[in-house]
This record gives sequence, structure tokens and C-alpha cells, in this order.
Amino acid sequence: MTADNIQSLQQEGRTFEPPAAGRDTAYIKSLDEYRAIYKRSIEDPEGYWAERATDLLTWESPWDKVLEYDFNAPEIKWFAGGKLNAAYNCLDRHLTNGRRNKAAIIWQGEKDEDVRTYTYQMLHDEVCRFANVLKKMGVKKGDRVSLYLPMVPELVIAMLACARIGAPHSIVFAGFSAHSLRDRVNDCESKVIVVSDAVIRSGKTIPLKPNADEALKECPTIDKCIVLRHAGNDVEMQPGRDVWWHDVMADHDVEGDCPAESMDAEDVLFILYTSGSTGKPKGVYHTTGGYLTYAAHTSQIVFDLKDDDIHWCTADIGWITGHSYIVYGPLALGATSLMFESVPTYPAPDRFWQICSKFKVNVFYTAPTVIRSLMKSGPAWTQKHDLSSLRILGSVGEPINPEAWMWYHDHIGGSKLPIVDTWWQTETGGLMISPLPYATPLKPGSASLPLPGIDPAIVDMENKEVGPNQGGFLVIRKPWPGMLRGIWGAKDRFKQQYFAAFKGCYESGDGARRDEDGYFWIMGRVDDVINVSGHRMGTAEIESALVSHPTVAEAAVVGMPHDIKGQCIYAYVTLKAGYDESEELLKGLKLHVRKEIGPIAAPEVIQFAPGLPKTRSGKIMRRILRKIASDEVESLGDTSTLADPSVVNELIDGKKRLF
Ligand code: 6R9
Repeated sequence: MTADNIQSLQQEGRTFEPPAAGRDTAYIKSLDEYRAIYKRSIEDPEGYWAERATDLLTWESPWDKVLEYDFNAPEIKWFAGGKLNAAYNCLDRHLTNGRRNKAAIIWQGEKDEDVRTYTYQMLHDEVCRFANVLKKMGVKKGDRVSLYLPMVPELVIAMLACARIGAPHSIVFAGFSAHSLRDRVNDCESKVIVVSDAVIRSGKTIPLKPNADEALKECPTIDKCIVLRHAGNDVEMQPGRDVWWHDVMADHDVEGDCPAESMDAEDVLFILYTSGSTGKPKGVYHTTGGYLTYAAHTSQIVFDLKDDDIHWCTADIGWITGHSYIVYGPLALGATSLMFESVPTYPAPDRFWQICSKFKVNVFYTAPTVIRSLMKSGPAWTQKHDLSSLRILGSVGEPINPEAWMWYHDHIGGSKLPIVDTWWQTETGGLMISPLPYATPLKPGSASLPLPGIDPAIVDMENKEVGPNQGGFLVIRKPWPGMLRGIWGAKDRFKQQYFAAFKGCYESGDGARRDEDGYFWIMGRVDDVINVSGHRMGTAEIESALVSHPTVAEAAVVGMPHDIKGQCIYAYVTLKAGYDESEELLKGLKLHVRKEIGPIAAPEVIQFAPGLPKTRSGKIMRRILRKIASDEVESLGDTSTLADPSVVNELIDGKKRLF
């Protein structure tokens, strides 16, 4: 890890006061109120979180202790001994509190006419039915179930059915390849997988089942594969293993209630794989009581969800954002959550705004990459639609550049809506640093202030807090209920990754600075993780995909700035002797990475490199590779420790000859 890429580049002086309209009914109404709540939450975390968990969730029986933790072990327990069920909290309790016939999920498919609405009652009934299906297949509390589905309501039904019977779900984003799926299924040893025939995207049907078939050839723990008919394309079914969703759901003996399993607060709710700086993706896992409390709490205070609001988070449920802010947070609160299957630009770049206007969306939460790509299409597309129902705008996934922030503010927010720029991670379970929509003055590009209970600091390599406006490592000094409890099957890695470098702290892997008003400015990853369109990619994963190609001797991957995606993938590849550089091979290598990991990991640029800049101990100096990729060769820095400094010039020359 190095500090050389923590730069404080953003200079932004504008401030926007929170709007007055909406303030009276807001959960937190002013900066003073926030400060008082924050102070209390830090001084008395156990009292604060006990109150929040009681107010927000329905518990079968109370916990023994609010918090027990030791970051050195590491071990973190919230509400241990307390019993509850996440599906019960997201569904059943709303059947008797006046929300039974309220829309829980509104699904918009790719075609405008493809809309399905599930009331809380309907969703409850479907979840019970599918939970009974899983039980009948022999899935028991603690067994894992993999879900490899596009953005369809059945994904939510399957998640909550797993939660209902206490089987941790592991959702694999439908854009991942067969190999990625295989590794994720095997790592957590799932018993059952749910997949669909295809994904529908930009007018095309992209078969998905064949990926599962390829993966399952090497997944010995899978007993059953449940196949959802979605696009209607032909699918091969393997007798004995594969069953249709509609067949198993039609069975008489799965009708009726499925009692919600009594879960300990610290029982695992789900596993979600994410990229790290080394090795294979890690199965981050979250537990029931703390995660759900935190998802509901942050949905309430940041998205200010009210009973008649329509909340639209545009993320895919395959990522943590969809888990927490399409499913668990909004449904725990009894809100209406809109989910959309397709892309923002199909059939035209106004699709998002058309949907906002069609459903009168109130809270809209998306990623900077989406804003930047829609910005390019021009403001005329936004003007075609009535966006007056919008109340709060949100941003997540990467730093939002002030230009995109201003566009979002002016063209979508009518120059008056609050933008909550929410910094958080798969590991944190929920939002960590974010404005409160009716309390926090906004600075474009800053995630602003820590949420209650969150104690972040910016430190140097020696774990000493740095001064205002100095870049450093972003760490969190106290536990919070939504934090990960571990990496599936990898206790050592859990410690190494998050609790080793900065003693007594959780290490985020991000660099940041804090300004004189205490506002946080996130500068991006300081480890070998690239953020492409808000998706985390480990350079090590892409490198190992590249070197698994028969022609490749060595590969080094870095991030390069990209106008729309934020960062894109730039790969340096050294070929084995006897292979020639060619455009054909280059295409083949890109295809190979798509197949190994998925389309999101395909390098934007591949440069053939006769040699890589290495230190005498053989460590690749990525800093140099990053500078070359970004055309910043005048600031290469010290190259004297390189074993062979001449490779640098070769690479600079090579870049000019790129295919
Ligand atoms: C929720 C999510 C986490 C990484 C994180 C950081 C970047 C997320 C951000 C942001 C600046 C924000 N990130 N939100 N950077 N401002 N508002 O995205 O989780 O996929 O695990 O990615 O994304 O670098 O470390 P995840």
C-alpha cells in the first residue's frame, strides 16, 4: 500500500443550503439536531443503537448484550442472543399495520407495458410459497442458496424466501461469467441455485442458463437448479437437477404459510462476493439483526422515506446497493420500492426520467457514471418529462465530480433538491458518510459528514490522524451494526484485509481528506482495486484472468481515468516467447477476460509490453504504469529503484503505437 496516489485534487468552494420545503416532516430537521444526535451516538453507542433497533424492527425476543467487539481478534457482535427474522420484518409485520394492500415492489421491465406490482400481502404469499419450495428440496437453516438472476421480482422473492428459512443467500450479478459463478458457488458450497433463461437488455435476449450449465459442471454441492422462465427462449433442462420455477411453485404442498425461522441476530443473512486487492473475490457476509437495523435506519434518516413515497434505487440487486436500498431497507420500513430491469439509455436516453415521471418517483438514487453518460446526451431529454415529484436525489459508487453534481442538481433537481452523496461499501452494509437531506449544507463532490454512530478518521501510514485538507487513509474507529462480520471461510484474510494495517480500526481501502468544516472528500481506492462505473474490480483478478490465456507470460492492470466510467481498465501484457503481437490477439485477450470474469472486467486498453517496471525485488511498480496509462509521464517520480529503468521509455513509446 502506498500513499502516493492520495491526492487532494478537488477544489470546490460552492455550498448549497438544504431546502426549507420538506424540513418540517424530516426525520432530522437541522444541522444542530444532527450534531446532537451524532454526539449522543458516539458517547453512548449502545444506548443509541438499542433504541434504533427497538424502534425500527420487530424482535421475537430481546438481545443479551447490545455490543461485544474486539477489532484485533477480530470479532464483532451486535444484539447477540436477540431473535428475529428479516423476512418477517420486511413482510409479515406490514400485514397488520395497515400496509397489507400497499405496493411493496413495483417492477418495470424493459418494455414500458411490462409492469408488475406486488402488494405486501402478495409478496408475503409468494415468499412463503418459494420458501416452502426450498424446504421441500431439503434446504435447511444455515444452507446456502445462490441466486443468479436479472432484475426481476422473483429475485426479491427468492432472497426473502431464503431469509425466511434462515438460508443465507449469495447473489451473483447476472453479468458475471460462468467461471465467476462457479467460483462463487463453490466457495460457499451452495445447495441450490436459482437462475433465469435469459437477461433482457437493450432489446436483446442474452441467454443466462447456458452460463449456469457450464458453471454447474464443476459445482459438486448443487443438488437442484431452479429455472425461471423470463424471456421465453429455449433452455436445455438437465433431468434430475433442473426444475422450472413455475412448476415447483404450482405444487399444492407448497401453498400456505411458511413459518419464519427464528434467527439469532448474529446468524448470517447473506453472503456477497466483492473484489479485494489480492486474490479471489471475497465472500463478505452480513448478519441478521445488525444489518437489518442499519439498512432500515439509514433508509430512514438519509432517504427520509415516508409512507406514500416511491423510492427508486437504480442499482442492480447483484450489488450491495440493491440489497440494502431496493430490498432490505425500504421493505423493513414498509415503503414502496421500484425496481427496473433495463438500462438508462434504451430505447432512448430519457428512460430514467420517463420512469420517474410515470411512477411519480420521490426518492431517486443512482450512480455518477449514469449521470455522466446522460449528461452527454444533453438536457433536452430531461425536459421532456415532469420530474416535479422528486424530493431527494442520491449518488453512490464513486466520487461524483462537481460538474456531474451540478448537472444533477440543476437538470434533475430543478436547482433546489438535496443531493445525498453517500459513501459506503459492500463491507459497511449501509451508508456511512452522507448528507442528511434537510439538515446538511451541501458541497458538490463531498460526501460531507459521518452518519450517527460512525466514527471515521483520516490517518497516515503510522495510524496518526492527519490535519485538515491533508490526504490520508480513511479508517473507522468504532463498530457499527451494519458492518461485515467476516469473509466466508477466511478468518485470517478478514483480519489481514481490514484490521491489520491500522490497529484498532477498520480499514476502508479508500483515501480521503477532511476539510476545515469536517467534510469528507473521498479520493478513491488506495489499494489495487479499480472502480469502473461504480463497480469494484480487483486488478489481481483481471491479471490472473489474463495470464490464464496460453499466450500471456505476465500481466499488470491499472486504472485509467475515463470520462464516463470514472475509471477504466488498462492492461499491460507481456507475451510468451514465440507469440506475436497482433490486433487479433488483442481482441482474443479481451474476449478471454469477458469469459473468465464477465464483460465488466474486459480491459478498455491492452498494451503489449516487452517488459514491466519492476523493483529489484521483483515487485511491479504500478504507480509508473498508472502514470503512463494516464499520460502523466512528466510526473513519473523516482524510477531509480527499478531493476531495469529502460523499460519505462519502451512503455511510453509503446503507448504511442497502440492498436
Ligand atoms: C456502495 C458501494 C465501494 C467503493 C468504496 C469507494 C467507492 C462508493 C462512494 C465511493 C466516493 C462515494 N465509493 N461510494 N467513493 N464517493 N459516494 O459502492 O459498494 O461496490 O463495495 O464499492 O466504492 O471507493 O470503497 P462497493
